[in-house]
Amino acid sequence: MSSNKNLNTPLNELNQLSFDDFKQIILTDFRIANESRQASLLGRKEVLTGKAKFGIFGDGKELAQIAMAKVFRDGDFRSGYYRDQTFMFATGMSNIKEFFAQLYAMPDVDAEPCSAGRSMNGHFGTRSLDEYGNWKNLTQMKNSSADISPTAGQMPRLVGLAQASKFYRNNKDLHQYTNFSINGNEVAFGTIGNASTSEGHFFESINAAGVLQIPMAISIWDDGYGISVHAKYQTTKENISEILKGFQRDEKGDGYEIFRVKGWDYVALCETYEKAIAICREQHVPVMIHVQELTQPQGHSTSGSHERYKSKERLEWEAEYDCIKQFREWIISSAIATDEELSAIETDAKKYVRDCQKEIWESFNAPIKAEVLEVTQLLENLANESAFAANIIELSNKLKSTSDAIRKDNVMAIRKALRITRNEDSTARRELQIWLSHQTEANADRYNSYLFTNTEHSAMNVSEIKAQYSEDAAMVDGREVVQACFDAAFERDPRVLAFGEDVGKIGDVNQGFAGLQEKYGEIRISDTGIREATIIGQGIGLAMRGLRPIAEIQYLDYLLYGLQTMSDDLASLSWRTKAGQKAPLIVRTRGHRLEGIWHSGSPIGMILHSLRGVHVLVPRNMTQAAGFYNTLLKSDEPALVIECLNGYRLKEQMPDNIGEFTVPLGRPEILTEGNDITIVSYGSTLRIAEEAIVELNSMGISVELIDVQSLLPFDIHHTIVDSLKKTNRILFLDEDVPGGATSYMMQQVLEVQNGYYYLDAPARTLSAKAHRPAYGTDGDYFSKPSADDVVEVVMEIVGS
Ligand SMILES: Cc1ncc(C[n+]2csc(CCOP(=O)(O)OP(=O)(O)O)c2C)c(N)n1
Ligand SMILES: [Mg+2]
Repeated sequence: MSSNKNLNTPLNELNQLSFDDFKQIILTDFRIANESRQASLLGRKEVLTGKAKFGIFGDGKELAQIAMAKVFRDGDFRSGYYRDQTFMFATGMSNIKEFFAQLYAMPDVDAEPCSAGRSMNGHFGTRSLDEYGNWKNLTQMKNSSADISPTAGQMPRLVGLAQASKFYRNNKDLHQYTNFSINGNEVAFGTIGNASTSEGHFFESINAAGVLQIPMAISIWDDGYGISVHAKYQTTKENISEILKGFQRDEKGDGYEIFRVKGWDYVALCETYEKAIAICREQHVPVMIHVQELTQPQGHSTSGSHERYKSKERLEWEAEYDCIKQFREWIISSAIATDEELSAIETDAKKYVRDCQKEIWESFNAPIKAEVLEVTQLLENLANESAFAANIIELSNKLKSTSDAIRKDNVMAIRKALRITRNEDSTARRELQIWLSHQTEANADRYNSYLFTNTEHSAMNVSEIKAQYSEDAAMVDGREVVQACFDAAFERDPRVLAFGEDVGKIGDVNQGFAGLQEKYGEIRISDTGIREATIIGQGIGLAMRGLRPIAEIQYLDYLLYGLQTMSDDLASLSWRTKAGQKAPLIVRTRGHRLEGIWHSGSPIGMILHSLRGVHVLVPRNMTQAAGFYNTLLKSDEPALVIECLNGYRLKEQMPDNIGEFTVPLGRPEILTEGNDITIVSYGSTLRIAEEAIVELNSMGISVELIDVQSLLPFDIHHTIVDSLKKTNRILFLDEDVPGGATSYMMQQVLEVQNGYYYLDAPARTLSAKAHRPAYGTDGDYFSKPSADDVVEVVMEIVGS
């Protein structure tokens, strides 16, 4: 690719340029637009000829993205969606070779740095972390957070990415962190399709950024459609910037600066972006750029053709207003370059893209072809030593004749051969087994690794420091223990921030942050609107820019509003980038038992099944919670901490080392020792179990009570099975739905820890009812497991 020299020259400096320099900039832009277009055209062909599985491209959106790239600087962040290939090429954050590597799902970080082959094409991202998982200097590079497919899912994170600049600018204690920000001058650029603005996440994020007044620049790529669905079914008045007019800042108050521009008008686009981003960067005012009249030359994606749903007139209009065609005509009519010069660039672009594609297809296939040769040789060796030679040779021949074989074909052939020869033993067979085990390891690295970034700062590496108590340690309300823990954390580290509904002024509804806003300022401990998705998104974006956010969800029952963002974005981040990005966010919430349908839920199964990639901790009291917070603040991994709603007023001893002691993850605690049955539980049901144990003891039944306290990770040293070896009976107890988190715990102990082997009675679960808990004390008693239930189920199990 020829150089991008002068690409980032602002338009207002263009008149100081010589004509040749000016022309060079325009022709570079024309080349980038054409290379990107050719990549889209060839990309589609690659899918339609079967070399790639699916394709979604940025054709029709090239010019606006080139204009946006001109004002994107080192330190800036993007949070966007699958149409942004031209922007990625123009900024140098990606290139044509990486584009094809992703299209072919090349499982190689060097060739495909966005996701190492894990994400489908058009899902961009840069690598914020070095090979050891440590932060790079993000202010010396251009940054893109890693894309996800759920439309508008990029919006909540965008709020946090933008808000980070505000923190860095306004808190002088953070000015030392120049790897993340230089005086908060960084803009967070968002992109979204017109139809995706219908999502709640979009509106919530727009409002949040307007309230927060942060440097967020959201571009809406408006091509009038969302797949086949016309704007008239998507957007009131078919015009998103029209209906968002009320967000425009004016004499009545702060808000946005809103721009509208046509996506085929090069000059207007360049001017608009320059103006918009200057306001955004300097004044920290959010801006919205509604780019209209964009087209889709190839339709939405490779899944279908747009001729099915666009009228002839629309298709003709799209052909005429194709942004590259318009750009070309403008260049010629402005006498900047000739038709021949532009044709030469077009020809070169086509060839360049074709060459890149061939090179990447070759490098994608070369190692696999070498593996096919190895496997066919190994199979032939096996055939020589096997009574099933004919079957093995058939497998080998089939593999040889598979055109463009993939790793799956190799591995399937070997596994089949090993099954066929399962009763034989030979050198060749052992070699085959060795080859398979090496491949299994390599494929696990390719496809299954880095659910967490696994750095030296992993929560699993934080060593335990026990809580210490003086003889006269005060008995205090539980909430005072977490408050003291947070106080110490704010004192220790200026990067620690907390926010959520009622977190600022009153210090959260249960006083965990009481007095801390007064002490550390509104910047660090703040109130938010009622908007759980963007509270989580804020946390993700801030954490991606080096801060240590504690995002509070007021009640566990309302986590559902933020769960999509936690599941799709936070939990998948390390895995989907193969450890290229991390977001060490702590989500704090409170739940389980209190009163009422939406203040006493405990949907832990839902959480466990949607948040692999996040630690899920369920401390039984505030001391354990504080210990977990101390552990997490020393680590760089995301976590959800669910405190017990009914525990804030219960008395606990205040540890002397409140800011230092740590509770390790994945280690259950035995609360009561016993011999006849093991009860495994967590959170508020532990108190129910303790109540039941008093009665059971009086009947002569001895119970071992185990507090799991860390559900993800779960009992990493397999200690629960040791209890089962002693008692031979087990009950899994919680207040989730039947078959919820109790069945997860059962699977861990019976399957993972081989607990089934030690059972003398069926393993049982005791949970709440399948419905939500009814209101009032009777409602609680008849909805959730009670001490009576525990006593009676235990009696049944032990046969009393
Ligand atoms: C939450 C969610 N719902 C549905 C989809 C399927 N889907 C993918 S793209 C798309 C249309 C998006 O249209 P628009 O936002 O206008 O972007 P465009 O593709 O037109 O650039 C849909 C419905 C999805 N990815 N995520
Ligand atoms: Mg659209």
